[in-house]
Amino acid sequence: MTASVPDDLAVGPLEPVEVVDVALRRISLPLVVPFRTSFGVERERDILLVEVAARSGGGDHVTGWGECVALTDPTYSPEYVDGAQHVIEHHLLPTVLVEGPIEAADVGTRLAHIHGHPMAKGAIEMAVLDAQLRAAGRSFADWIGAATDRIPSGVSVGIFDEIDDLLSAVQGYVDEGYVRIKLKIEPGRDIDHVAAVRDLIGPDVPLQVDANTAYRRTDGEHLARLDPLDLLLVEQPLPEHDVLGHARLAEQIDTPICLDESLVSLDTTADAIDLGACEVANIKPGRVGGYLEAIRIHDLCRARDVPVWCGGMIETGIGRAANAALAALPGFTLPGDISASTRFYAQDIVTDPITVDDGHVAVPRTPGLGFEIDAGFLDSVTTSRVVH
Ligand code: NPQ
Ligand code: MG
Repeated sequence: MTASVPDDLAVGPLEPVEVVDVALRRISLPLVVPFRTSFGVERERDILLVEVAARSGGGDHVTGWGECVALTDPTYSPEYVDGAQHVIEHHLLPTVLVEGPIEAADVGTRLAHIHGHPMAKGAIEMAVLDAQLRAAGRSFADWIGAATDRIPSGVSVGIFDEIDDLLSAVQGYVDEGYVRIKLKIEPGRDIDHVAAVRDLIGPDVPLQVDANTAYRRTDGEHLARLDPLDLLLVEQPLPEHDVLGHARLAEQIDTPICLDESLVSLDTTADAIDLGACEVANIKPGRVGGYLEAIRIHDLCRARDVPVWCGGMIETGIGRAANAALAALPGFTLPGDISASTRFYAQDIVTDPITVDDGHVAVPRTPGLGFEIDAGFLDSVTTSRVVH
């Protein structure tokens, strides 16, 4: 392991809770517009929620909510939602649910011998953490030491075949106040598309691109054509395991390389930084196994002077609220992919959907991760629910 990696969390103690039961709920939410990336088009989001019914030390009943960010198909990462539910039911819950009190940090410890499945593990940890925070009457933002009351909001824009369609989509988001634009790119829909958007928004609007692994090591000269467009970063141009390739690419292009899919833990992030492959880090709690590991990565990057921002997985208001709190940590120096709920969903499953005002999202400060469930609407979009 790399030296000087922080392995202690700078958060205070939180009373453990006693788990009564765990429900796995699946919901289906249509997207307001199809979202196209280099790996495909999605029209609806099939999401797994983890509901931990628990008792506090004082005997109060609380329910903690976790959102699993796995997609329908294993196209972004190896995990997918049916697989996540299977591994949770058959491998994770039987190990986690032992008698006695539990705290969020126990989830990772108890599951350390099970390889992979960070999104599945992270969803359980998230639900336990929400339950603990609710039992303690504390907000996640307060507990982690969130530094601000609002965070700048960026938007992720899907791939369009026609540049005119891309431009009208981007103009709409600029009009809504988003302070940073991220364009999804792939070979054939990259340099010209990005140049047209830069022309449209002018030199002062922060702009970045995300390839979701669509390029190869031999594409260095091609990707250098992005350099004159003054981008904040290019995200995950090469396959997730090709960390060395990203280090070599960083020598060939001026646009900073940001890793997303490659960063699956604190250790992989430390190594990627040491290799020169990660000039900026996208932190997604689900991808790294939960919010606690995400905070450790934030602390590492801050110590190494690597700018970080909070990525998104088209979460409901549950994950969106928790991300908004996380992104208020001081090392998150770039706007994240935390947009309004309405960017993706006509209606959210929380009573207080995330909104963007003057280009910013408020950091939630209510007990727990920072949301309340709209039970009626949630039930109306639920496709299954199993109690364990
Ligand atoms: C990324 N997210 O940064 C991801 C990829 C992603 C906001 O760009 C349905 C279809 C859900 C595509 C969730 C953003 C998705 C999706 C995440 C892509 O790489
Ligand atoms: Mg990405």
